[in-house]
Amino acid sequence: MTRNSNSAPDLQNFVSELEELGQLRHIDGADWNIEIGAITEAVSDKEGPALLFDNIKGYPKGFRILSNAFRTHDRFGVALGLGAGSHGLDLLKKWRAKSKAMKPIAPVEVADGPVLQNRLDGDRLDVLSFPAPMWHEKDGGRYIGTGCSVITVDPETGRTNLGTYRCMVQGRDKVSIKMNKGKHGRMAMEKYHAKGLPCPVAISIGEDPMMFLSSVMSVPVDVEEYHIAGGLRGAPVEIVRSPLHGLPIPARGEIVLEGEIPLITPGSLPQEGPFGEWAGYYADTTTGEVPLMVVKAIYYRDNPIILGMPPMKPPNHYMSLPLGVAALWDQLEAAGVPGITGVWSFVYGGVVGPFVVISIKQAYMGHAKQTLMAATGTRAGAYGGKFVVVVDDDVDVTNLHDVIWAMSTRCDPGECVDIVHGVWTSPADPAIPPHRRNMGHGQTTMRHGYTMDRMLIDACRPYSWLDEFPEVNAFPQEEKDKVTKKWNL
Ligand SMILES: Cc1cc2nc3c(=O)[nH]c(=O)nc-3n(C[C@H](O)[C@H](O)[C@H](O)COP(=O)(O)O)c2cc1C
Ligand SMILES: [Mn+2]
Repeated sequence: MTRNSNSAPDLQNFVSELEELGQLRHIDGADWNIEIGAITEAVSDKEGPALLFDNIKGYPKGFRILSNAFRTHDRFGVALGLGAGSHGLDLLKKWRAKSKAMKPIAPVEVADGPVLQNRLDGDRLDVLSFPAPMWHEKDGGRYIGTGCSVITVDPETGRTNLGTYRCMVQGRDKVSIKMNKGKHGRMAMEKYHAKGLPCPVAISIGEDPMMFLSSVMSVPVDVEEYHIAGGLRGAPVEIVRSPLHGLPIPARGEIVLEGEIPLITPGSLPQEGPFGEWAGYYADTTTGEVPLMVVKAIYYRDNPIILGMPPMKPPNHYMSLPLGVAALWDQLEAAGVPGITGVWSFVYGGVVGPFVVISIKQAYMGHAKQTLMAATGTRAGAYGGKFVVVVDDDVDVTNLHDVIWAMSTRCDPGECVDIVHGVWTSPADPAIPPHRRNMGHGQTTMRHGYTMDRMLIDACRPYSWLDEFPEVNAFPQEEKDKVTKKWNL
């Protein structure tokens, strides 16, 4: 353990842990304008270290940005509280076990915290006092919020929600918050607005990794993410009340913006995006959909760190593990699919994404097809899906070469492939054609929603002649280990 025993977990402690692991590189003097984004991507390409930018051009020393924090399994393992050293499916299984065993722990309110060390308001308020990066060349603006956590309280239930929604600087005291429809933060906002009231909101920009991860996780609306963060840590998150609206903000947070989302009137919403997104494209330029926050005060601790999580073109990912597959795996089991030995995906954001691979120990005729259909129908597998591949349990789902070998050798396309039309999906799919994005004739709401077809690929050995299928000609690992040892290979 590298944490001081008297200090609770926070982003600065996480940075110290990365440093001690030898997984942190300091970069001095880079420019917030594209350069930090380019450096982040170039280092991510090589699965290099986490990056801590300081002395950022035009900004005082100490106003820092951390990027590539969760790019490798070792660092993500540390963030998940599982330690370094577990990789691939092993890390995913440990994470599933940990989240299943987790018991939520409510946050504790404390009187004061480092986040209140400094305050900007009135004439001194400017969100660009912090080095919000222009992450990609063609982004529509500077994004202060990527690894952020948007804090709202439901006016009816009093429950606090944390959600990670990208936040673009729209002016000295204005930030847009891209809470998509149906997201819990947006639902809270809509309830305030329905009462004719502005929605109080706080944005945490830089927080303990567990708080960030909880705010990314898809948990039901009646579950509070602060409780999940506490449960995963095994200790409550310390919160302080925000001075203006009494919102629960992280006492050990880095930077918190506090303010309100005023009532939405026609023409009052800004242009948001484009933004280089996780699918590898500039996506989602929207005008009139993304709520605008008026920032009234900014709190920050001394030498604050922005947690930067810019999406990048795959195979770069801001999280080394496709966390969404943990939910898909749970939902497949809940749907009664037996014998699942692995679930993985390759092009992903917070959601599972369009290329999912599942391995099973085949037990009966139709088992593989059942797996494919269940995966397409579950909540976690449906949204944003496209290709679903099922393979036998001797195939490593985390290894694309192995998956493609199985598809190439065990599959007769006419027999193994089914296409299902018109399944629920996310607007983030770049392949949705323009005419299916436009408003329909007579349509008064902004959009009705989006669908995408599915390709279900059964790349298992055909069950009907399993016994006759040729044997694989690779040596068992134990045999290879034996000769490696004997011959010092
Ligand atoms: C780095 C990152 C950025 C994200 N950006 C957005 C976003 O801009 N809008 C959005 O609706 N969801 C975004 N998400 C996904 C949400 O954080 C996720 O759906 C979360 O569960 C939402 O919380 P909620 O269920 O309480 O609404 C992002 C996830 C990550 C990891
Ligand atoms: Mn929520």
